[in-house]
Amino acid sequence: MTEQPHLFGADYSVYVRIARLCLIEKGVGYHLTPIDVFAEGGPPADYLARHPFGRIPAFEHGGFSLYETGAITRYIDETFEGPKLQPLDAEHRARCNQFISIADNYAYPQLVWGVYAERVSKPDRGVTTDKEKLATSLANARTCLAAMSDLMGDGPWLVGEKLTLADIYAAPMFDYFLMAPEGSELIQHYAKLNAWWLRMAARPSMAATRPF
Ligand SMILES: N[C@@H](CCC(=O)N[C@@H](CS)C(=O)NCC(=O)O)C(=O)O
Repeated sequence: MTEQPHLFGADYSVYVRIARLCLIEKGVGYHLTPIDVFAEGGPPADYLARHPFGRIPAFEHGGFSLYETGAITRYIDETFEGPKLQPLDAEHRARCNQFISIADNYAYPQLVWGVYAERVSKPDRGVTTDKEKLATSLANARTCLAAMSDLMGDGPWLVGEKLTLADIYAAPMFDYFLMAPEGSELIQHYAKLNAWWLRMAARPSMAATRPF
């Protein structure tokens, strides 16, 4: 039996959750070592040896160390038994990678930092919302949802008939975004995406990793 991998990070983190969802959906047991990047003074100094950019997650498996969630999740998918989370044919694989890139570059900054952080997290902490940033992020979030909805086919998942890394990437970002009333209102305009979200949110892996 292969050695269980180690993941380093916090349960509130979107990217740590992506890696955990990937492990759970593959059926891989893992150890999670808590690292709080937002702790006063930052993460423990020795964590920078694992991740020189001071982000979470970091990963280790049998002496092989890795950081960057895209590399970690693809490694997990390709190393362990279990359902394949990346399509095998070139078109679907490219579409899956396109969704991942959209999640990294547009959804994460706009849906999570622009909408969730400004609309939900800041007020909860008694911090004033940057209204201009929120308005811009909501407009960008609309572009994001429209693009994702346009790219979806007619299958149940973002890329066709099977759950892929595309779904695993997008879901934790949507979970935060939909906590904002404007987010849960906006998704109603995209029927396919809304149905996808309800399907995704019902998976046991999502319940097992929900941070709130
Ligand atoms: N490109 C990194 C992004 C990871 C990332 O941004 N993680 C967030 C938590 S969700 C983080 O560590 N933030 C700390 C910071 O921004 O200082 C990856 O794919 O792993």
